[in-house]
Amino acid sequence: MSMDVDVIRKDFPIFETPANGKPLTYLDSASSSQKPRQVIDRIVRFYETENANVHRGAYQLSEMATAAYEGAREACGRWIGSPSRNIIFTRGTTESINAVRFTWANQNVGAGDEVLVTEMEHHSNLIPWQLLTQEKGATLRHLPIDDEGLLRMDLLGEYITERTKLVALPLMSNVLGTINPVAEVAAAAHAAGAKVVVDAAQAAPHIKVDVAELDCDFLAYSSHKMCGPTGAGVLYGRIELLEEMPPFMGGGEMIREVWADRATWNEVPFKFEAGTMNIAQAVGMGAAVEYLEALGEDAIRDHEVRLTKYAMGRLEETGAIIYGPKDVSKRGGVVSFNLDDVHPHDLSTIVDQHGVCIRAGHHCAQPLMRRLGVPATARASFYVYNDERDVDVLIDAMAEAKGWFA
Ligand code: 7TS
Repeated sequence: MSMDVDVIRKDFPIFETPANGKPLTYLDSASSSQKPRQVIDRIVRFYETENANVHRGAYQLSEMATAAYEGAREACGRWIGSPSRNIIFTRGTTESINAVRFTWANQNVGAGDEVLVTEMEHHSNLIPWQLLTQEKGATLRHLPIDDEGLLRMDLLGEYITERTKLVALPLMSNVLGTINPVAEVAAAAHAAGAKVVVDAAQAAPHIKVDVAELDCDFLAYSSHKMCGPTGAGVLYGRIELLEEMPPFMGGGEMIREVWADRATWNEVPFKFEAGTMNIAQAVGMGAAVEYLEALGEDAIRDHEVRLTKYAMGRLEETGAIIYGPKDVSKRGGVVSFNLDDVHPHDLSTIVDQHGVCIRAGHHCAQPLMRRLGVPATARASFYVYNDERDVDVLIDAMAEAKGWFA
């Protein structure tokens, strides 16, 4: 299977507008992807023809809005191999992880317990666990990575102990690109009686994610990195856990019956969706899933493997230092690098003059930057609308940066 990037690009209106007077070369999809017309139009159609609050009105328009919202839940579940009942809508990965912190983890992690994360965490899967362990008098541990950016699986037995209550890790790193052996980690965690939270913010847009294969307890992902709008995301949870967990927030719609001094809760997943949700954004996220399904998960992955390989080869020619696994089968479509003594921020500013968007900085992973021994990196990340020509534009623009700083 292959993808016709010229055809796909026509779906994305953003490419019609020049960047700094040049054709846009967008290489920052790991931060946030661009949106196809199919998703934008779906959101417009919702507001123009279906808009009402959901699960409330006994009138046809509200039923249409509810059907659109619940249809999106089906799609978001399908995307990760889950029934829709296990799918809680949130604002995104960060909120999903914090929801686990304030519900399951708040009830089940206590003094003397341990939470295990990795050395490659995005701050969104680190800070919530720092706050939790500090509050509870628990210990936060970090599974090390090796020099290639792979998890030290040989140390797993030392890091998962009978005190470990929770293991939280990314399926794919936003800096190294590393795809982690989550199922193997989950098996070890479960053998020790611990639960597993998977940060799939980078994985869900790019590689096949199946909660049954991963055998995880919770999984979080965001709409805006996978062609959907901002303000939407998913928390998947194992049904037994969702049933026993307390609500995340209190308010309208998450209740069954309310008295002056107490209340009972709505069924899962509505128990976790307090107040009026980001309805149009959820509908847009569902449309994004359908867009990606039509392209095909395997085709997306094959395309990105090919492009990542090409980018790594061309970046090597420039003398750049590339971080993360050498073997492209172990990584997704993000390539972090440093070019000589050029600061990544300078590099990003220079290539921007050529219409090229790359990210520079610590990528919300400061402990990982320390582990790599650098203050920052530049990062190019790919998606369905990129091809080899985008990499070539970046490399040509980098040549100028090299000239300037020589
Ligand atoms: N986890 C990982 C692995 C991420 O890459 C990100 C965002 C998040 C969590 C947070 O997702 P959010 O949708 O809740 O913001 N990563 C990036 C990035 O690499 N550059 O900008 C945002």
